Amino acid sequence: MIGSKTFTLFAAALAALSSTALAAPTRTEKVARDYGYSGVAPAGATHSVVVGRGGLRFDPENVVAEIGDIVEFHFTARNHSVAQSNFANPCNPIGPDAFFSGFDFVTQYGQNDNVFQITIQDKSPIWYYCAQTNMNHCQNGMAGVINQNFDSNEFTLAKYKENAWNLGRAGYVSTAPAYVGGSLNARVVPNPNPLSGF
Ligand SMILES: *[C@@H]1O[C@H](CO)[C@@H](O)[C@H](O)[C@H]1NC(C)=O
Ligand SMILES: [Cu+2]
Repeated sequence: MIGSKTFTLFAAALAALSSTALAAPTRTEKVARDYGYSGVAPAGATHSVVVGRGGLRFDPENVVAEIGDIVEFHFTARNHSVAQSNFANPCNPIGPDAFFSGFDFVTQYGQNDNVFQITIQDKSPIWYYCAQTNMNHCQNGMAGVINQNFDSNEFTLAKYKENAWNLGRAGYVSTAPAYVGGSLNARVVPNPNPLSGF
């Protein structure tokens, strides 16, 4: 017969095992694993996105940010931009208030002296793209999202890129917003975090 003390020890060991090795990943961990986003940080945090690292790409291209956080775009080589769109119309400005960095970040080496910042005001998804028409950056996958709805299989960044690619195949040339600045308190500022994101 198994003594009650032995049983208690066994149960404790089992509990310890299940709370460590066998614990299911949290939602945050799953999203981080599957999407490689920048991480959930305290409100007021700054999330750096490197523009053009690894080609026609934003890195990371999938960010989860809280209200009050800043998303800060650092520009590496070539001639890129950041422009706000919506899911339904990839490679197009969301409207006259679309945030837009402009094209004044051309960089040969390292990163530009200025960054482009926006401040998150609510938790709805924010879609953006590079409006460079020379080589159709958006149609070729240069797009990103902040606060994608991870419960949806439809409104994903992969789907946005697929729609953008199809536009390119149909000969569509993307458009840029008319004005630099725009919604979410968008602004160009001297780079306050030269090492962030690198
Ligand atoms: C950067 O790209 C924009 C948009 O295509 C263009 O108007 C601008 O002249 C380019 N700048 C340089 C320095 O090539
Ligand atoms: Cu670009």
